[in-house]
Amino acid sequence: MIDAYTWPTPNGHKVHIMLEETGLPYTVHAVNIRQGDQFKPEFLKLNPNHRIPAIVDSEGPSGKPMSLFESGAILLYLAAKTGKFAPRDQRDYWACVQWLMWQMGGVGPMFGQATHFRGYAKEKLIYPVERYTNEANRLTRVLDKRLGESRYVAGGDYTIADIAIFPWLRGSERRGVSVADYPNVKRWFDEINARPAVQRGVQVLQDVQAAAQAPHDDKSWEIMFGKVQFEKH
Ligand SMILES: N[C@@H](CCC(=O)N[C@@H](CS)C(=O)NCC(=O)O)C(=O)O
Repeated sequence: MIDAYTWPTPNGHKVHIMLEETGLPYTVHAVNIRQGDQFKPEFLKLNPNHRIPAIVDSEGPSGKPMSLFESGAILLYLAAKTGKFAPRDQRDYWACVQWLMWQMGGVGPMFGQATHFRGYAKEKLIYPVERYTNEANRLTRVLDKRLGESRYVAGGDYTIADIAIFPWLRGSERRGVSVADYPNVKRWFDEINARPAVQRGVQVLQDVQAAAQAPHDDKSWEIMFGKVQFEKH
């Protein structure tokens, strides 16, 4: 059994989609990052970096429980555990890891900053809005070019690299990226979006999704971007 400690954000959805795609049994535990659940001692034991997602696999390696944070590490772990969505061929496998790292080091942080400065920053600052919107579009152009050469990101097969990138292209208008402007990304996005497991994955924690996407009030803003975020925890 996998226990997923999570919230309906792009990084959370990567894990929700993977769990649905693999068919592993799992239980969801909502970590309300707008109310500060990520700073609770019990969650800090799972992730000292106080970020979702984190998982605990009750049947980890050597039959012992395994706890993991960082969505990329979780995807690699679940792929290794199930033998699904990571290529067997070594060349294809490393291409998949390469694009997964590209998502973790590029798309996640840059799209995240674009969301922040376009939507959450209290002052509208032109420089960071332009910088991160440009970066988000530059990365989407790189993806578009790649998807002009191959059906999926890592090659001919759907892998954890696609699963990692896809949630960041949902609602990408908020990041200043219009999928319709990138024909290969659009073709790939529509195909992945139509997968039944993906549809189920993005519905995880459906009951809190409206609250998770609502504008911040002062309290949730302080928790995520202000004093509370930068206290010693
Ligand atoms: N590199 C991490 C990033 C995780 C991350 O940034 N999670 C966000 C939600 S998408 C979070 O938990 N934020 C809580 C906070 O900022 O306090 C991963 O991929 O798992």
